[in-house]
Amino acid sequence: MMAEHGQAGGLTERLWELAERYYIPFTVLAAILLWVGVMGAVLFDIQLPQAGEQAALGPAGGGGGGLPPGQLQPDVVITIYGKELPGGKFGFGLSPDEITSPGPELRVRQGQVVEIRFVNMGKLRHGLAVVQSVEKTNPTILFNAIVGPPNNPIAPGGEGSVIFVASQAGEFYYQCPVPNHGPKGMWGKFIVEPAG
Ligand SMILES: [Cu+2]
Repeated sequence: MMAEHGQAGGLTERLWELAERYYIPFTVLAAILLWVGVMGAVLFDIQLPQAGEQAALGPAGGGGGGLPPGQLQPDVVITIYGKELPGGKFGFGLSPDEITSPGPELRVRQGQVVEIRFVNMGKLRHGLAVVQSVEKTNPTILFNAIVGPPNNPIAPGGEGSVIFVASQAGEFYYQCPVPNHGPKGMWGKFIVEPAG
C-alpha cells in the first residue's frame, strides 16, 4: 500500500511539474487551434454560396463528393432530372418529359467510372446521392457519389455532377438527400452488376 501511495504521489507531482513546464506552450497551442477553428468556420461560411453558384453554372460544380473533376474520364455518363410531381410526390427521370415517382432503375458495371449529372427541373432545391438504403434523413452515401448535399442542394434550374468509381457490386439506391424528399418518391434503384 505504501509503495502504491508513493507511486501515486510521485505521478501527481510529475504531472504538476509537466503542467507547469508546458503551461505556456499549451496555452499558445490552444489559442492557435481556436484561431484556426474560427478562421475555418468563417472561410467555410463564405465558400458555401460560391459552391452554390458554381452548381448553378454547370457540371463543374455542385459536387460534394466523388473524384475531383478531370481526374478520370467517365465510362458512363447518366443525366438525370428531378422535380416535384402533382399529388405531393417527387420524382426522377432520364428525360425532362418523363419524371416518375419512384425514378427509373439505373444500371452500371462494377469498376466503371460513372458520371452522374443531376438537373433540377423543380421549384425546390434537390440533389442526388447513391445510397445503401432510402432514408428520410442522412442516408449512408456510397462511392462518395453525391450531387447537392443536404446543406447545399442544387437550386431550381441548376445542375451539378459527380464522378465516381462504382467499386462494389450490389443492389443499391439513389435518392434526393434533402430531408424528407426520399420517402416522397425521389429515389430509384441503383444496380452495380459484378465485373467480368
Ligand atoms: Cu429533393
